Amino acid sequence: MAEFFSTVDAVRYEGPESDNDYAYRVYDADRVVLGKTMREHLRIAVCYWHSFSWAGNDVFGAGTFDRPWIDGELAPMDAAKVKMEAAFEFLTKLGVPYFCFHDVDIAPAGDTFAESRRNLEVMVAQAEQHMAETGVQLLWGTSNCFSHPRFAAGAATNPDPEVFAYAAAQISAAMEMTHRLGGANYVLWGGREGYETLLNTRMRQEADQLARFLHLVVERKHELGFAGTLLIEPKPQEPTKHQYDYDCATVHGFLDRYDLAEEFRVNIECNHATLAGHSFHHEVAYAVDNGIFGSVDANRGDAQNGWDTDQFPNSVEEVSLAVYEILRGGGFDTGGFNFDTKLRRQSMAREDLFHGHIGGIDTLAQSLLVAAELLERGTLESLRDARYAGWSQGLGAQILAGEHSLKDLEQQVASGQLDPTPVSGEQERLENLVNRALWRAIAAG
Ligand code: XLS
Ligand code: NI
Ligand code: NI
Repeated sequence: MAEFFSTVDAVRYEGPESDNDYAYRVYDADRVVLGKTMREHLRIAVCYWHSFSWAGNDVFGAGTFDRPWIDGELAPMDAAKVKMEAAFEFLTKLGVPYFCFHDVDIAPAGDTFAESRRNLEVMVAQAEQHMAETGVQLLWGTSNCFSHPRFAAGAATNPDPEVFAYAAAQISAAMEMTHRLGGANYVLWGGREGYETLLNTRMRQEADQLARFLHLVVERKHELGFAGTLLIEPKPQEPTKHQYDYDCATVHGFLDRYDLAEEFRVNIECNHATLAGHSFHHEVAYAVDNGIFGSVDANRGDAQNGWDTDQFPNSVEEVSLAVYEILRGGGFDTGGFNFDTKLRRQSMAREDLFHGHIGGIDTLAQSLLVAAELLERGTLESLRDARYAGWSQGLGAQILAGEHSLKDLEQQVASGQLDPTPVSGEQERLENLVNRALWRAIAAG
């Protein structure tokens, strides 16, 4: 096929002084930072759905993007093939190592499940070829169990067990295809697993169903011999009024309650974190500290909007603190940064897809440099160590070891033996230290 993105050549690192819009200023894939290349640290993926399957439509208007495989002129399977060629052309020109997809992004739905599955198999074979030719790999696969009307009341949490079974069929097939393509992870975002109104909803019943479903997913993983990680993607609301996988802590509690915590980790999306009233930094730190950190859907929200705008990340300040926590936890294992990002509806030129990703990738690379600086200098860790020093010896260590009862502590305080002095939390000083690391990393380039 003729090139689709014919005005753009391969995007390369040209350094901070470059005035080429189609070049990286910071992301230098082979540059070594803290013992690993930027490519290995960031493990960047492009998402198929927003970048290639979405036409730019919103609830008020039609698609605006130039994506000829969506306009219905081509037969569905031909359109899927043309779309895949354009996708791999983009991935190769951008020079990223991974992509991510839903079943319906790469293969059109048929009239029956069997036909949909056949379509998927054909397109997976095509993907295998493209991957072999380009070296691009699969960060994760997933299944869309939220767009079709049958899933209006949820998939695993649907009041109708037949819908549960249909979702099981879809996910069984999508896991098999992800495994076939050597995917590093399999993601479950609970699209409509939540409720619109409690007037018709049994929350506990739906939670039990979801847990049963996830146990089936685990069984299927082992049956397939899939070595990747199972990931759950938290989100607090949208499309349902209340989503069950609200945030990392909610998902963690759910996994613990249903004996699933060994088998799942989280895929944290920045914009979902902020919708839940948390910072991205908070969600990553929670997951790292609790051993459930898996992967990231890189994007950002809009501070004035209360929905999931999925914009390209462009704040080094926001991203570097999260990257710091990721590095502190040892970095990505099977996960990576997937650009779950949407262009604005007016960004209708083919080149806009490059501008969005190039800016986002440089933002991640710059954030990596800031985070590495903070970690190497031990700026935050040494101050945190000092702040909690009381817990590693004497009274603190004894309390944690269970050596004091409440009554016992009451007596020590009552006798005047213990008399704590308030100390400064030094927030402003810490904010200055972080800013200095930001400015230094930016100046060093
Ligand atoms: C939607 C989610 C979705 C998942 C994959 O809000 O972010 O894109 O990442 O189903
Ligand atoms: Ni996402
Ligand atoms: Ni989102």
